[in-house]
Amino acid sequence: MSDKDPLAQEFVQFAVACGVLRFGEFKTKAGRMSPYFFNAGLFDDGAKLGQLAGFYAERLIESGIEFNMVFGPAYKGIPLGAAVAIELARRGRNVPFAYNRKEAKDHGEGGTLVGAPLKGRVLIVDDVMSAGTAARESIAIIQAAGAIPHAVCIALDRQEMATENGKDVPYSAVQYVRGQLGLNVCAIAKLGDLMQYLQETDGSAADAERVLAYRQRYGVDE
Ligand code: OMP
Repeated sequence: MSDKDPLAQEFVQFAVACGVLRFGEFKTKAGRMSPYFFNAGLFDDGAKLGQLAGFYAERLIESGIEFNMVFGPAYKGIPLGAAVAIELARRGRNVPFAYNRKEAKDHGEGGTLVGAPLKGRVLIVDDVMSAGTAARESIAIIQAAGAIPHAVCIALDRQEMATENGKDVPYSAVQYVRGQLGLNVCAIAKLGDLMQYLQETDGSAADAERVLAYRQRYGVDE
């Protein structure tokens, strides 16, 4: 087993305590039956959201990734991006922040982008990347505005095969975004950290076994 990542372990414990990370039987967007699910919508009060933003900021600063602004893709990325921008400013890194609407507005200020103009190297903040659909949409929006999609920071990397036209492919969405699209990607925690938590910290043996079986079936090698 690889070395422990203390930030990731702390985050997994936090996500379990918040009920965001659960073990059981869940159907993913790709139609897989997963023994765990990460529902970031359950970071649902100010304290939890603030703590979550602290984990993102910590990981981002540690990664050394340079960026000029933060983009939070609709819907889930909007509060996440906002919270991360606030936390970065609190730590002395005040950067502009923008997000998109899903539907274009035809009155008032119009358009689909809200906040600071998209410029320079943009960091996308999101919860989970599964097939990478949301990441691809954000990349297109950023490019269309003439800015550079530079990096993605997510809370959990499920480290499992992406799907293309309903078929499994031998790489994850994170690997695709990093390798094929050339963006930096960082995650607060990964499936490997979750397994370490189950095996060494606080998990049930049955959950650990189910997650291992899932990883053997759908996991990708790093
Ligand atoms: P992509 O936009 O295809 O990368 O998928 C991201 C989506 O996966 C999220 O918006 C959720 O709907 C979903 N999801 C989770 O949020 N947590 C999980 O643990 C697993 C999934 C999933 O369905 O794969």
